[in-house]
Amino acid sequence: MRTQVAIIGSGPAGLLLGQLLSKAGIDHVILDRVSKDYILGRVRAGVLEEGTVRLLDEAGASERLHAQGLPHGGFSLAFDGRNHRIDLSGLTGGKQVTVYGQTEVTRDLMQKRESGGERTIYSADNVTIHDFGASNPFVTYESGGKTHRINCDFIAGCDGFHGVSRHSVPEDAIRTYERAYPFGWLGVLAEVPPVSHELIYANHPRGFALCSMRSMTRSRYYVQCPLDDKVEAWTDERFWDELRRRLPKENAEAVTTGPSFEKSIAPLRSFVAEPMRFGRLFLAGDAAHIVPPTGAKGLNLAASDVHYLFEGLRDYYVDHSTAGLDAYSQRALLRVWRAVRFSWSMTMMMHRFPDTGAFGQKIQEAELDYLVHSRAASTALAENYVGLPF
Ligand code: FAS
Ligand code: PHB
Repeated sequence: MRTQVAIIGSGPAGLLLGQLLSKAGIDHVILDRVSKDYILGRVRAGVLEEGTVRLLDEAGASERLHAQGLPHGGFSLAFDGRNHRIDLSGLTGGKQVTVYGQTEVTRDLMQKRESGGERTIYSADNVTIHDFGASNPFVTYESGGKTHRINCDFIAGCDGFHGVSRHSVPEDAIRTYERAYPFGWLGVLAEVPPVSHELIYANHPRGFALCSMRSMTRSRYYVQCPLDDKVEAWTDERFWDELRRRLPKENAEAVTTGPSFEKSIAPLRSFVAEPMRFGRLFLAGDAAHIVPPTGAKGLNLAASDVHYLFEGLRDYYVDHSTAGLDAYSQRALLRVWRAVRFSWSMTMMMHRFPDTGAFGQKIQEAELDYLVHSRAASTALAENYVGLPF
């Protein structure tokens, strides 16, 4: 098979890039090592920045998002027993975020892709990338007991943190920066109305908690838990009790409990690989960076990477210029590090660390108290949360 761009990974990054390339008439194929249903079974992000929504508009995959997504003009920070609303829209000249699950974004992009007859190869085993330092790279994979080859001009590594792309780069050609956090997030989905119409990020001496949602009838909650904790150790009853202990009284009393239908523990890390380009191979999304979900940036960073990479590929094929591709890594990393910093700072401010102690708790509460009472500090938080410009 021959194509212009081989995309590895059918997550949000790969699918969004595929749709933008399709609209520009640039031939491509997407490969993924798992099935479509497996991808749709993953529960991940829930908050979209305006830039991400615009890209989904451009990709022609935002109809359901606009019909069902929940525009949010603020969220609350809960600490020391009280809620403090951050007026995102008021502080950013009217900007807002949209609450809409990543699973639905993925579903919408997949449906758009299938209706356009684009090629996606699922359950592709042993995907391997070759000669990406030369001008004629290719990808091989195994399917149906045979090895297949895809000749291409470029390879987009959209295959997430554990993917093959970044791991194919020689160690002396890549620098990585990492911070692993000594705790995880236990996440729950339940068909119950959310405790509030907006998100609540809670700092509590027992640990962080987050009240989010997927709709006004489906709630998404998280509590910080030990890194070695096990989902089996958490009955629904224990979860609801712990969540309520970490919320202000007004919220704790208003929580609607019910049976969970998804419960999982995710580790938290900050990670960046530099550069994000290696000859004809470009890394985008989680393949290049990971942020703790405290700042709701993971999915949105994948979108801005795709924006820069698509512009570079379009300039190459349409304007016969390599300027965009040559600038890709530097442009993407500038925004990546700003989001990594923001996600790190939110994580440090909101979570209980092994060495936090009584003094550390008071310092976190003092930082939060200053933040919610300073227009300058709240504005800085708000402009990062709604998303810095692309
Ligand atoms: P993805 O990981 O989504 O997709 C990569 C794709 O590549 C996968 O489908 C995988 O099967 C495929 N792949 C991997 N290796 C391959 C190989 N060798 N060959 C072929 N295909 C291969 N972000 C938020 O903003 N908020 C959150 O609450 C949040 N929660 C998260 C919870 C978890 C458990 C995880 C892991 C991430 C979470 N994230 C969250 C971040 C998440 O949303 C990512 O940022 C987002 O999925 C990034 O999309 P992609 O870069 O497309 O990577
Ligand atoms: C979610 O709804 O899954 C979610 C929302 C905001 C975050 C993280 C996760 O910061």
